[in-house]
Amino acid sequence: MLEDTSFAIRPDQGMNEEKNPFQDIGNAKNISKTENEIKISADNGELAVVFYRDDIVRFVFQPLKEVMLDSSPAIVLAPEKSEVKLNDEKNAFRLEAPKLTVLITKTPIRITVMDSQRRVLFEQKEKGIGFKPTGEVICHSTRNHEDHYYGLGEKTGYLDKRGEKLTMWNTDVYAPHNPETDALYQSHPYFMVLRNGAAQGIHFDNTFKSTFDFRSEADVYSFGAEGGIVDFYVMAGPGPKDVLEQYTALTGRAPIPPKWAIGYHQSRYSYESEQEVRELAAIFKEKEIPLDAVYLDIHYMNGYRVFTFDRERFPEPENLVRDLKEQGIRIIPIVDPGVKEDPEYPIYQEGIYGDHFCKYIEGSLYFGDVWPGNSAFPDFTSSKAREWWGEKHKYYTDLGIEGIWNDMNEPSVFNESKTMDLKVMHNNDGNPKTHRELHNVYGLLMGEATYDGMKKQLGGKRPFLLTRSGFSGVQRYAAVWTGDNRSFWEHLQLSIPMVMNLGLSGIPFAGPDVGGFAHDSNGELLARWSQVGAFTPYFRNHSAIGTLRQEPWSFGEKYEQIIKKYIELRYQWLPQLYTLFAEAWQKGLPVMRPLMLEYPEDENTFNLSDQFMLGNNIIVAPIMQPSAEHRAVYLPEGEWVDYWTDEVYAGGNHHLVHAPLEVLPIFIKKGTVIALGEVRHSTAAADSKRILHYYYQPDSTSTFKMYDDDGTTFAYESGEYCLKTFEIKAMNREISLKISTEGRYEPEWQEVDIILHDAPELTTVDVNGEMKNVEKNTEKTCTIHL
Ligand code: MIG
Repeated sequence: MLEDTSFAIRPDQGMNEEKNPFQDIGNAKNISKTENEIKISADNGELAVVFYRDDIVRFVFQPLKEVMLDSSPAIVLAPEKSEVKLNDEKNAFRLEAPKLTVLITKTPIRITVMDSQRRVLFEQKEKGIGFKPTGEVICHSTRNHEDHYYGLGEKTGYLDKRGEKLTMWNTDVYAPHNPETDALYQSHPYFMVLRNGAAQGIHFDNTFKSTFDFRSEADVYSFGAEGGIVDFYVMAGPGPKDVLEQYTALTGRAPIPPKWAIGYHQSRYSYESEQEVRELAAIFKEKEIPLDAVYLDIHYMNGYRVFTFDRERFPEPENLVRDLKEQGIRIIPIVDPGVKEDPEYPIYQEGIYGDHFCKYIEGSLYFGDVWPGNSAFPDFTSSKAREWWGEKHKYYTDLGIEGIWNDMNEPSVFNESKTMDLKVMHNNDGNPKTHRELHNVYGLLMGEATYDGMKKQLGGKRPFLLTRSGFSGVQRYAAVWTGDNRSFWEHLQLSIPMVMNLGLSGIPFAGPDVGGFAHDSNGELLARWSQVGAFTPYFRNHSAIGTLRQEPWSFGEKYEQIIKKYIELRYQWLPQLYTLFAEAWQKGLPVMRPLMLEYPEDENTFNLSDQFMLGNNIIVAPIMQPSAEHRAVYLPEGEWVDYWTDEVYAGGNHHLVHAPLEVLPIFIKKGTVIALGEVRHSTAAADSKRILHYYYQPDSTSTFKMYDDDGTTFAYESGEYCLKTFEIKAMNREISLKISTEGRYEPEWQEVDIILHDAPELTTVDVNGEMKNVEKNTEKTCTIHL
């Protein structure tokens, strides 16, 4: 047996290169094969190749030992049967699966992965896989000068990560959204490579602190980690959307959110009393500004003890929750992981008696200083502890609460290292591992505990969970907000590529604190940010203690009117957004998309970081500079129509557009449809109408889908939904429409209007073979009532 040296020396012991040399995997010695799994023993360890699907292959290299095929909690896919042929050639092993070919040279071992078109997805030449005596592991791949890199979760900087070196280590950095900030709250050791219009994905399934190096000088990129093994999946694409389908098959998809979770949310650190929350709701009502949720930050608790209310400030939380829900407003309390060390506090008692808290290997508890003071931390790597924590949420669900906000779950601790002692030994269901190894999955597992617990208690209703920390797969449980940004224009700008890359990392439900968290916001910034917020998947205004108030009316009438208009617009656009959330659930595609996802061959889109798409036919190009009323907008091929004015723009061009403070530039692609509804004060209000806008394009056929369901239960998973498909044929002087419906859900809305934009003068339109009258509205639009 090979000797295990991986724990002998730690990377933090500062070994130099000479004493800690890089060791290559070495030469192949033996090969063995079962159905879809190949194992090759090498000079310095063992390599396994496992075909998960025809288009997903996994490589696992274990230095100095035999391979164990464990996975991180990111992975939900089990290997499906895939036919693999093994050819033992003179210099290499060739593995042929229906959509992938893997070539592994023997002396030394170097891996090449190709798709069925012989397109190279991954390739090693000089440098391959290796490790260091200190336990670090690394994997190289050749890079092409055409490569662009996306994904990698929550990172600052521009959209394309080419030229960057990025670290995955969940960290609470206060007000951190600066280009030089690397490690943030979430870790997604996954990226997509775009090369000549085609794409492939790599997921590095290692939970240790990991690094991705795309700095462009050499012809190689690499990913590696401080410990563990080299374990990565290659996803074949060939389109960027295919990669997302593959990646979310591997790590899971986001469930469709409850409708109320995609309305407008108002938060503040903190609304400190029941009275204050009621008054807040009353102002929204009086001003007729739509609202679906109010957040309770840490001051609602009794001495920051989770699962309690401060009974002086919140004497009757049950009544508060009920009364607000009657107005269509949900209450979302914050829940941090730290449990106050207090022998008279039942949660602490239960945690101790039930053995649910994190401990050192010798058996003593770990304590860290957080909001409640000295605190113990649930060990979410233990399924028993997760179950317990989940059950505790009955405290909230019994009060009528349906949404929870998880913060500080990196976990963040008020000490120099900002987190738990890395020597803490997590239980990990009988496979103990240090915090150094499992730090990055702490938030993900807290999310699992919380979501699963709430789901059981809500009697079939969809829970809503918001999380700050996470790891690949967090989309299965939670929406993600990007943490403590600041009320800076630069942070508004940075939020766009950040949320787009979260979307390219499988997380469709994300958004920043609108208006900015730290520092004082101002009317112009809040107005522009609310315009963007209306179109980001998650829309919450949140601000820090001690900063200027930031509710929509905080900066005077002029700004209030603009902010209100865009919150109303959000509600009008909910049917369109909801259809996109359903697509995210089905295919893993993001709601908010970079243009490169739709136009991967158009190099103008590769690093376009200040405009975004909703789905495949809408471009939003916000103004994100103070005192600016103009900006350049790039519109890709096709023709694009200004949402506000119906002006037509030629694609494949940059345009200078005029957008005074009350205007957010929005463009719809000609020949397509958007589905809107009416302004409502909350998603709880009646939803009686759909208004479809068709942007006429002569001599074209287009198909458009609109999704709906009850918005509250999981019945959609078993066919209780309504998917309407519209097929539109536009001839020169005729339009015909075929509408078909799939699914068993009978929607609340019965009335459907179709507004034709820029269509020729028609008196009738053929709808499913019946001639319907057309009513002229303006120069540019007319309406059909279905
Ligand atoms: O140490 O709960 O990112 O949204 O308002 C700060 C107070 C703790 C950080 C979160 C922020 C929240 C704040 N929290």
